[in-house]
Amino acid sequence: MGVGGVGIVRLSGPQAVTIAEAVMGTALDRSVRVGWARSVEGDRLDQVLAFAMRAPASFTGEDVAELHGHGGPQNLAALLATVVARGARIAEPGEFTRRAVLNGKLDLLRAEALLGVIHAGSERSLRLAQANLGGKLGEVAAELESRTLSVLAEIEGRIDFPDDDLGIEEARIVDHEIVELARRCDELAHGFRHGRAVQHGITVALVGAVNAGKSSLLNALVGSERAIVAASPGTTRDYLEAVTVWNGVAVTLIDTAGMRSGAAGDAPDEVEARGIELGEKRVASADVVVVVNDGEPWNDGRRYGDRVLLVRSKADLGGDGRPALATSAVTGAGLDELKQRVISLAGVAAREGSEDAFVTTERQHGVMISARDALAAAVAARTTGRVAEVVALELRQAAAALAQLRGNEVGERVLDEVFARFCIGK
Ligand SMILES: Nc1nc2c(ncn2[C@@H]2O[C@H](COP(=O)(O)OP(=O)(O)OP(=O)(O)O)[C@@H](O)[C@H]2O)c(=O)[nH]1
Ligand SMILES: [Mg+2]
Repeated sequence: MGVGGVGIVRLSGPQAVTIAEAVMGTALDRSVRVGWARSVEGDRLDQVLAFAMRAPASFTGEDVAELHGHGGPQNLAALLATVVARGARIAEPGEFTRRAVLNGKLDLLRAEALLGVIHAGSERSLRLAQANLGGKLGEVAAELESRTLSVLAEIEGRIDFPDDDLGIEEARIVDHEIVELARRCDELAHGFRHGRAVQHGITVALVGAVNAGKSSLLNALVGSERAIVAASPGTTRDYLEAVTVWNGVAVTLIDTAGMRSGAAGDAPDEVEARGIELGEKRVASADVVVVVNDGEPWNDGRRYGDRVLLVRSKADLGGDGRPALATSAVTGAGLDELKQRVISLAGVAAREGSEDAFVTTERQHGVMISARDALAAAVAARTTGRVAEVVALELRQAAAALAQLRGNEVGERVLDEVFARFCIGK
C-alpha cells in the first residue's frame, strides 16, 4: 500500500453492502454519503465517503460497496481490519476483475487490457491498452470467429448432402475466405512483437570491452548522468538500469561491466566478475543488445542473433571505417539513429496512428497462433482435395481458438495465470 491522498476499501459479494452499512451505521445506496467509519467497538476510525452498487450494475456484477477514506497505510489498515472483523476477506490479486469476467461484465481481453492500463509505462502503451480495453481486439476476434463459423456452416452444410457439392464459383469464394482469415490471423500473431514492446516496454543492453564508452552512451541516451564515467577501465562493476521513453515506447537501458581482453594481468577482480555474471542474465533476456566498440578490436565470442546493433563509439575522435553505426557521447552524433534502429530491431512499427488491434500477451499470442495454424491446415486440406470433414475439423478448431482469445471456454488454469499478475484490489 503506497501513500496517497485517498484510500478506497472496496467490497464485493452478497455481504458487501451489509458489512459496509454496519461500519457506517447507516443504510447505503448509489448516492454518496459522508460519515464516520467506526470500528466494531464503535470507535471513530476515519471520516469517509460511502456508497453501494447493487448487482448486477457494478464492476464485478455483484453487490459492491466502497468506503473512500483518507490515504495512508495505517489509516487504511484500520479500515480494512474493521471490514475483515465484520466478515469480509482480503481479495486475491485480480479477484475483482476475475469476478467481473466470470459474471460476464468484462471479456478476458478487456481484463488483460485493464492490466495494461494499470501498468502502462508510456503514453503509447496506455493508448494501446485503452484501445483494447475499449474492445478493439475483442471486436476483431469476434469478427474473425463469426466469419470462420460462416465458412464452416457453408462446408458442413454440404457434408450431409454429398451430391450438392460446392459450385466452382462458391468453392472459389470459400477458398478465398479461408486464405484471407489465415492471413489476417498470421498478421495479428506477427503483431505480437510490436504489441508486447509497446505494452510492456523493451530492454536494451549495452555491452562491449572495458572503456568502450558504454556508460557515457547510456548517460547521453537518457540525458542525465546516471552511470559513472572514467578513463580507467573497469569503472562499471555492476550492471545498472535507466528507464526512458523512445517513440512512445518505455525503454529500460542496461549498462554492463565491460569485458576484459583476457590477456594476462587483465582479469576482472572478484567483485567485477560477479557484476559481469549478474549483468549477463539481463543481457540474455534483453530485447536488443547494443555492442559498443571504440575501435579496439573486440569480440565477446557471443552471438546475439538478429537482436544486435553494432555501434562505434567516440566518433568525435575519428572513425576507422568499420561497418557500424557511428556515435559520440560528446557531440550526440548518431544517437537519434541509434534509438530508431533499436526500436525497429525490437519489432516496433516506426509510426503510430494505426488503429489496428494488437495482441499483447503470451496467452493471446499463443491462441492466435493456434487459430492461424488451424486455418492454414484448412487451406492445405482444401488445396489437396481432402474430404470436407477434414476442412470442417480445422475450421472448428480455429473458431474455438478465436473464442478462447476472448476468454470463452478457457479453463481455471488460464484464468489463474492471467489474474496472478494483477495487484490486490483490482
Ligand atoms: N571523446 C570521447 N570520449 C568518450 C566518449 N565516450 C566515452 N568517452 C571516454 O571514454 C572513457 C571511458 O568511458 P566510459 O563511458 O566510462 O566507458 P565504459 O565502457 O562504461 O567503461 P567501463 O565501465 O570501464 O567498462 C572515459 O574517459 C570517457 O570520457 C565519446 O563519445 N567521445
Ligand atoms: Mg562503464
